[in-house]
Amino acid sequence: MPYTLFIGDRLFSSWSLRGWLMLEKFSIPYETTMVGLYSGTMAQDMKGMEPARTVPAMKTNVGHVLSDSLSMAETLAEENPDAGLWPKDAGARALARNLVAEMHSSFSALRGECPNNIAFVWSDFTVSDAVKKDLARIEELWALAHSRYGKEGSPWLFGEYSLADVFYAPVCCRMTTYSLPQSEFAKSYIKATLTDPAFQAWRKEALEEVHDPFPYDLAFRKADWPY
Ligand SMILES: N[C@@H](CCC(=O)N[C@@H](CS)C(=O)NCC(=O)O)C(=O)O
Repeated sequence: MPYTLFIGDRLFSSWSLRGWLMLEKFSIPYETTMVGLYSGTMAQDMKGMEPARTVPAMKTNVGHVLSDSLSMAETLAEENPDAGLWPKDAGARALARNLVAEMHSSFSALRGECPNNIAFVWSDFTVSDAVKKDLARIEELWALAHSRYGKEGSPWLFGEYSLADVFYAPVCCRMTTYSLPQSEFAKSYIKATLTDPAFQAWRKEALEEVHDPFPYDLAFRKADWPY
């Protein structure tokens, strides 16, 4: 029996995107249950999934519940050792774990000031110094990973696609949605992430969601999503 994945509204739930990518991108069989994150049915939809109270959450084939993206990632890597979730090389794996952990615990300005929304772009968003600081650190981490472990011809941080790319995919979304400053490397990494067929499939389904009123409707100029 495959894993059961619980996710929220695809347009907005950045953590759900991470949970979904860590199964989808590594060809691990799963079934999806949608949770009404914005419609208010979340608690009811997640009945029996204690201790989970946020999405993503996952149930394994023997009924173990993982209630956080990081615990899901570690469990999936442990139970699917040949799927390639972490880089094979020990040094690369250590750095990838650092990138994932830092994403999971940090960047509160970027997360707080730029709520995830993959419907369209805000073209004249005002970027605060705190967000610029988060971006500088993210770019530093990406450059370090790519310079040490990236592979010629591959856009991914550690050569092969890994959990590090999973955890930074929603950052690529935010940097696009809010037209945030991007280095040349960031531009090509973001393009690879957002034109990847898995992300495109996620966004296609997201665009079918109806939200009225639309959350996070800000007073900036709207532009089309570029990819
Ligand atoms: N630390 C959690 C964060 C998950 C999270 O905050 N998910 C949001 C949706 S993107 C959520 O479920 N929010 C509902 C709530 O906090 O009640 C993880 O890594 O999975």
